[in-house]
Amino acid sequence: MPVLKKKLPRLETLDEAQLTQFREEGYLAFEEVLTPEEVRAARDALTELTLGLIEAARQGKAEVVPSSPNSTQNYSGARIQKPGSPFFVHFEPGVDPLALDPAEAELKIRKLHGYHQEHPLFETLVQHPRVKGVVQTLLGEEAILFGEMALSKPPFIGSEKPWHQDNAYFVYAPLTSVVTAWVALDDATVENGCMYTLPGGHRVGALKHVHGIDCQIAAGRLDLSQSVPVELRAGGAMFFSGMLPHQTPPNRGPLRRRALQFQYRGVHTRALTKEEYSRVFVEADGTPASCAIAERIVG
Ligand SMILES: O=C(O)CCC(=O)C(=O)O
Repeated sequence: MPVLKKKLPRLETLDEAQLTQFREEGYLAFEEVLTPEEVRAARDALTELTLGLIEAARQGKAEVVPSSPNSTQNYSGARIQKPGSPFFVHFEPGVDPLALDPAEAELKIRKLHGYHQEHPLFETLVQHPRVKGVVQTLLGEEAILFGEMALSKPPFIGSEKPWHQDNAYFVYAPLTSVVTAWVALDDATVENGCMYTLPGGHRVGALKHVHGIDCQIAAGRLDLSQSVPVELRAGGAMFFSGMLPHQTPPNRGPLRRRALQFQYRGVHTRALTKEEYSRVFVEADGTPASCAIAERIVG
């Protein structure tokens, strides 16, 4: 087991100092947000959902969308889609899920998307007081879940997620009323691809995004000398503003790194059209910055 260098505060209730830290730095991280039992159950549930979808694909009951070289690198892998549902499992580039033993294919997933209604445990976790409750305290209002993923970085091949602001992918205003909860299901370390942030970077405003290996912040926009790794033990969580620049590096080690990611918006937010949003999520000089209008910079 990796040795994590820093003991993070345990989550009790948020105090004024923590709220101030969130406002100033754009994120908070805590150990022991989920219990070891909840972590084990969540890992098992992700495996069960993935194997179920692989089996459905083998029986012709779920669609396999093959790898696409036309997508940006992070989206070029195959996916298995549950028909009539937002639920899909996305594999690392180059993995043919049906050519592998299901257990081996399960180890090579990159992402589950739209899964919370597929398993009672996740229906509970998205409402969890130590997850949604914290988000509501940070937002200062009722939170609405509008998206969820589970991110996996397989040993040695887990892909990088480049620097981005989550709001670049969304359309909700005000921009400050979007918060992501990211919950580690394995120890997340520098070696296996923990989160990195730029403390205070959320206050800079929107930064131009381009399509590189993913939808990512354009080169030269960030002072990466200020970036901070946020290592977490399994069960720890990070809560961050939709404006906070963050990234995760590739998994360079032998240990898998899985995480749940739930995205919430304040009840008073409004969904804008893409055109409206391209006038709201803009750099200081008015340059539209969202993924919807991002130009492609890598073949
Ligand atoms: O868990 C990861 O590797 C990155 C998650 C993330 O930042 C995202 O998908 O927006």
